[in-house]
Amino acid sequence: MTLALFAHPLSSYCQKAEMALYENDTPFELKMLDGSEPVWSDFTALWPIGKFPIMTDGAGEQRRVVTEATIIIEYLDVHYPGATRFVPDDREAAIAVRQLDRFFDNYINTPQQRIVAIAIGRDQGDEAMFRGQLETAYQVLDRWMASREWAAGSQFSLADCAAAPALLYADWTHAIPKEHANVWAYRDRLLARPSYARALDEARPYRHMFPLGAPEGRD
Ligand SMILES: N[C@@H](CCC(=O)N[C@@H](CS)C(=O)NCC(=O)O)C(=O)O
Repeated sequence: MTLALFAHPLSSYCQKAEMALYENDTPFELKMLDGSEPVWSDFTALWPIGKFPIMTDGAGEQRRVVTEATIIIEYLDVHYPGATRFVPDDREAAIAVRQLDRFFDNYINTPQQRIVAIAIGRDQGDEAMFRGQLETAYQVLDRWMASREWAAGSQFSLADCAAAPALLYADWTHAIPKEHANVWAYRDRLLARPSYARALDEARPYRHMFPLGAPEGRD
């Protein structure tokens, strides 16, 4: 097997990459980042920045290291294309996909992660501000999704891989208001997508590790 994903099933950014791998049944080896060796030392040597997931392709001197969930998905699209394409070949159409991918990472996943980090004492940031950012992002997304099946239109894409874990955990962290029916319908579609349902199922044994607690019935 040539691809290896260094990841933990509970991690939102790891779920984003896993969703893309599962979309096309792309074979890969999971290098579980649960602190056990030698995987952990291999990971920190490859990527001292310490953020996961990372993906490697090949072995030995030829082993290529791909960092950042978005770039992992871009890499899969180029080197391991399947029935689901994640970024359109058309550069203009690709702008919308990449714009939405940034939206979910920067304005939903980031404030969500920061609220959790504040709760466990790893961040001294302004929790109310991050909750306000999520409120605003939910409003923007609700308007956006009024006319779309998937984030960038009728085609599933990279942006939807970003959206699925971002919306799962954002709701757990700062509940998505019920009146945002378009966001809820989109979140439901994402959670029902077989590729994400698989990633989600693999994370269930670890849910007790989510610092704020996993609410019942919101998955
Ligand atoms: N920009 C990175 C963010 C990845 C990220 O934040 N990963 C989290 C897990 S979901 C992590 O590495 N947490 C460990 C830490 O911050 O020490 C990406 O898009 O892949």
